[in-house]
Amino acid sequence: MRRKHRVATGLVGAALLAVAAAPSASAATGYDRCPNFKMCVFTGPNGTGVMATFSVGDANLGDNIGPTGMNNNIESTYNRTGHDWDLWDGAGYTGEHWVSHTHYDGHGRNVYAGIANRVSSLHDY
Ligand SMILES: [Ca+2]
Ligand SMILES: [Ca+2]
Repeated sequence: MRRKHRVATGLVGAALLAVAAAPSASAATGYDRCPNFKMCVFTGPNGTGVMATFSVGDANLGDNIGPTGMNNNIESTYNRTGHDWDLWDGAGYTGEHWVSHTHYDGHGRNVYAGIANRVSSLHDY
């Protein structure tokens, strides 16, 4: 009897978790996940894969300051900040770079092919 009660409680807990997780899981996909006023970067092309968002630049995507897991791992961006950003191959805004323009037309862009999966710093200006 006691054991049965425990199982029922566990099921209720799982159901609540599922309900709480549903809105974020189903609300948006691809570039549509990017909140307004943010610089969003994606590990896959066309806004796919893991997304990280930035309000200000990040001089080193490989450290633990700011979002992690994006160093040499960015294939597309959606810039909703209202100003342009530079994406650099090297940490500390060095090496080859690519400009992510603000996209007023409401679309993200794949990064320039030569810098895909190479970006190590983001300059916000
Ligand atoms: Ca960082
Ligand atoms: Ca790099």
